[in-house]
Amino acid sequence: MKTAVITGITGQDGAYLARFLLKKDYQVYGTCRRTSSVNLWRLQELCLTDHPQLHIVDYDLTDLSSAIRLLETTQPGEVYNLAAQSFVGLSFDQPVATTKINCLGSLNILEAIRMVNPKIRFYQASSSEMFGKVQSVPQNEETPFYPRSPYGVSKLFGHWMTINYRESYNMFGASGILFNHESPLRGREFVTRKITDGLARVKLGEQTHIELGNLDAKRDWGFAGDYVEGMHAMLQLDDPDTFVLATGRTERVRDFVEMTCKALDIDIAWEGAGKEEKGLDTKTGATIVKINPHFYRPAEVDLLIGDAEKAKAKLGWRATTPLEELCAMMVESDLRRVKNGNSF
Ligand code: NDP
Ligand code: GDR
Repeated sequence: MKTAVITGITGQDGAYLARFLLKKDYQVYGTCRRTSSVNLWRLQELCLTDHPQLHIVDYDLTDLSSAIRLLETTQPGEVYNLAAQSFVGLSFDQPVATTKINCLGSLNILEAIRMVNPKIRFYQASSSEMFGKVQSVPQNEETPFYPRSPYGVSKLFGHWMTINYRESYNMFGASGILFNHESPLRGREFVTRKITDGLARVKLGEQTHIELGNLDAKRDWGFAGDYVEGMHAMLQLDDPDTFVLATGRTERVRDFVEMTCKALDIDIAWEGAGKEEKGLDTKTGATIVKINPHFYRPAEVDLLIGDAEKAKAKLGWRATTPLEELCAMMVESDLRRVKNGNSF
């Protein structure tokens, strides 16, 4: 039986990856940080908490001895390093904490693999945020990096460390440069979920409006359930490599707002410009989207669109969920949660 460690199993990708690996009959050890009450809502939504092959283990990713102990006790064949301070906006307010968590987190586990068992296959969750101020369109594995946030810089560290351990110690370190991927399990601080959750509440009369920042940032949004399959495929290759996973389609934040309104049967019209812009419900005349400068970032990533041809050719992977379908899936689950009084 195969054994995998997933750091960050309580996050969006951790939950979907756990489900995928359990279906493949893996033993899965998922790490979480010790808190007074560990938040397992995503694993609960996927009905995984009582799975006999899923084990939740305490882990401090800033502590090398914790990483060594983790590998010695679980003896995995594969390690997926997903744990991170993953919110770009917060990384501007907490650059030191973000650096400590994301950089030391990846380095400690790589170093522990080198010491305990260099044959363990390692996946590093790298990000399209590393492209930042994009140097060419679309972005692929050859595109130069230009990160625009402390988060983006910290992810570049993990990416290059993975390549460095691959080249220095002949270790199996794969780096997946993943573009934005969303789902009903997305945290509510991220813009897609903020929109589907907030507008579901507007639709049901629980709140009057939502507040957003830059409506014109463009992102390549896919479904997280598709992307975890790509992570797994990277660790099944004969040789470690770097892959972009993306849909190849880009849309603005405002397009996602419009798509969500359509799924909720709301007609939205935009009025005004810049930070004075508003989104109005044309049936009621009410303002349902306002701009709040607080949600603008000190430096923005204006446009991301990925080219996943290499993943298609070498992994047989491609994104299969259209954005409209993803948006409808998120809206449906948020309507259900709001009606049931759940606030994940
Ligand atoms: P989430 O924010 O949903 O999950 C992050 C996970 O990291 C959670 O399990 C969280 O634990 C854990 N974590 C955060 N801080 C710490 C800490 N100090 N110590 C230990 N654990 C911590 O992220 P996603 O699932 O969306 O993303 C997974 C990975 O992929 C991340 O590394 C992210 O940066 C990267 N990525 C994500 C993309 C996306 O679009 N989703 C795209 C590209 C890369 P807790 O539940 O306790 O907070
Ligand atoms: P991102 O995702 O920064 O791309 O990082 P996020 O959803 O936070 O932002 C996407 C874009 O929307 C704009 N935006 C807003 N963003 C948020 N969060 N809240 C708002 O109110 C708002 N208004 C406009 C942002 O400025 C930005 O341009 C995600 C994370 O999952 C990272 O961990 C991952 O590495 C990258 O995707 C790829």
